[in-house]
Amino acid sequence: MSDQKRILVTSALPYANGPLHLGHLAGAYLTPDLYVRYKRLTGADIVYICGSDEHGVPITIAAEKEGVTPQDIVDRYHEMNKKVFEDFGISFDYYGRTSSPVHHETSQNMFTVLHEKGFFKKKTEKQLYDPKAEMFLPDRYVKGICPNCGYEEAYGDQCENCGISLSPTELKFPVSALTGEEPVLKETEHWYMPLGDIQPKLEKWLETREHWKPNVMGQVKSWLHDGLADRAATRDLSWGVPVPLEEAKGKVLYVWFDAPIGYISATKEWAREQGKPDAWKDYWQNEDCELYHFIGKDNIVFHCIMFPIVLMEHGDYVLPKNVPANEFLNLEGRKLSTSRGWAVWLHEYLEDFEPDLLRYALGATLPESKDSDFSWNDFQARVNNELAAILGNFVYRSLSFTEKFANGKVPEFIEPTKTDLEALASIQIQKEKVTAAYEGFKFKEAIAETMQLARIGNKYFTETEPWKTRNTHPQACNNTLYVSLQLCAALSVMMEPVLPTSMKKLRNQLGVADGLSWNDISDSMLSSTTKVSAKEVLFTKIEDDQIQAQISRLEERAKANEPESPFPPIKEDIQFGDFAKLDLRAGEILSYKAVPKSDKLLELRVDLGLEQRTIVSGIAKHVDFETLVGQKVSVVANLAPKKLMGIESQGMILMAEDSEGRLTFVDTNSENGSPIT
Ligand code: B3M
Ligand code: ZN
Repeated sequence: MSDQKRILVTSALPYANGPLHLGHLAGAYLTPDLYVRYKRLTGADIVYICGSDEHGVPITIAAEKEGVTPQDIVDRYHEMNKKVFEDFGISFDYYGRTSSPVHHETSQNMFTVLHEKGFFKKKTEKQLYDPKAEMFLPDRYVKGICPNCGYEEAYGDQCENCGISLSPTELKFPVSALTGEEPVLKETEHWYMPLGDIQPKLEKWLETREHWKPNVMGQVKSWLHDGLADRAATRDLSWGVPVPLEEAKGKVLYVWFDAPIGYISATKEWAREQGKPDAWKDYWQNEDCELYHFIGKDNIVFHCIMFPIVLMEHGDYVLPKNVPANEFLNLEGRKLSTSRGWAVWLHEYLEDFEPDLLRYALGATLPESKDSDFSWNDFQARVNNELAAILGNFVYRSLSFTEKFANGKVPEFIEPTKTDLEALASIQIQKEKVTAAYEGFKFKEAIAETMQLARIGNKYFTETEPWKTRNTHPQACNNTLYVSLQLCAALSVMMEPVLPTSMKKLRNQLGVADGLSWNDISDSMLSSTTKVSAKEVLFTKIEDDQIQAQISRLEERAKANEPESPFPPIKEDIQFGDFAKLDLRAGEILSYKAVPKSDKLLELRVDLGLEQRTIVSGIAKHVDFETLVGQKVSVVANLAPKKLMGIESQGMILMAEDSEGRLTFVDTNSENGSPIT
């Protein structure tokens, strides 16, 4: 072990309400895994924690949709997500779940301690209630229009379009996600976290944070600028951690109160599994421990404001040193959307490709400081032009050449040229750059600078032309192989965080032991006479049709998930004779009167060329009265007269009805009386 500080890394706990997709991986899992793997190589005392978020409305809504219990949902997706993380090599030390007894106890204890310290404010307030479902509608049980950006599918807790956090009563035109009913207001009691009161203390603490990403600090500052509001820590729901108070029977903890505590519970479970039940305290209750939360940008407020306040007010816990949140990943230029079928599911990806390929391609386009885009064509290009053509090719050339022309042994390095020495020196240079990038949470840069070493090697191999020097100057050829193999060995450790499976294969071919450290990366990792062999090609190129298949699948899904047409289907066919019976005419509105006791109907006088008619029409809410007189219209002239509100209507004015139910005139420029045929 080294003398470095203890480090605790967490990844956002994904809701166990569905499978994981590319956006998850890019947001909160790949970067911490790169970091943790790198840190482990440096010998750091580091623990990496994650788990399933199994409470909250996302879970119960998923259960209601499928007609199963919330427990069924979380059991299914906890297992599925845990496995997919393993398959992708996301190397958690422990993957917990918030339905576990340890978690219930830990989060209840946190609530109790805060309650005893007088932290919560109890308030009676009116909240949205669905009379049909007979329940309150917290969080995602309500949908409506975002008051901030106008997005129509905003949830009661957050708008996923602009990221603003909301309370259900702030939504415009709220509807119940359960029944589609308009909710009513009903009184209820809740325990609120007085975030506003703690704001000055939080701000002081934030001032001591160094090297936070501008996108993260920017969002935090804007929250603080608006002033923090009280936020309820309890909910009227049946699924969740029961509030540990007699007077709060039937209420549960707010999912965003209990979920981050899941990091602590999972660390406790990890410690028990290690046979050192108190070891969690060495991290959570140790001032010298560095805590890092890796999350996506929609979770910033909870990890940079709410949870730190909870930890701060409790008093016994370490606060995060940094929260390196990522922005969003788009897919093929469009916003990812699971409901619209615009997503790449990780378990499906694994049916077609190796995990390392995605780790690399996604790592190279991470949304570190702004939103970024994943496209299948870029994926193919990264694999073919970088992994296969540069790294794979360099390794394969070096190994197979050594096998064929140097008896599979690392040759002696004698009288090297300047070119040889420069290539060899690039190991140290690149190592320093990669180290600095990892330490600064610049993962894209870390990956690019690691690949740069392979680029240098590949170029060096080509330039020194060992296929020629083999005959003309055998020692020069040997030197090329020696340098190339040392570069390969350095890469086999340096690239390990990104490509764990492939680098293990590479180390195997080079005869390099597993378990080497970052410190061991040097220009002399292989001694002369080490046996090497080119057993297998590390990366094969991806064909165009493989990529096309992925794009087609995505497009087909998106099509299948397109919202149904807002217009009624086309009616049954009629014969021409049926149509010919209609007498449609061009006309013009001469005057109008309101129909008493009706807010819809207008009594119109219409000029039909040959004669004038009185027509009663239900268009009052749709017309512009300033331009109504003189409006050209199309009229069904031979519709049998009918009395409406005591007035005889002699025909009908045609209107087009759009998807929102708005009516507009079917205008014609023809003279009044012209038949429409
Ligand atoms: N379950 C929210 C999300 O998936 C969430 C994170 C909890 S982290 C404590 O966006
Ligand atoms: Zn919005």
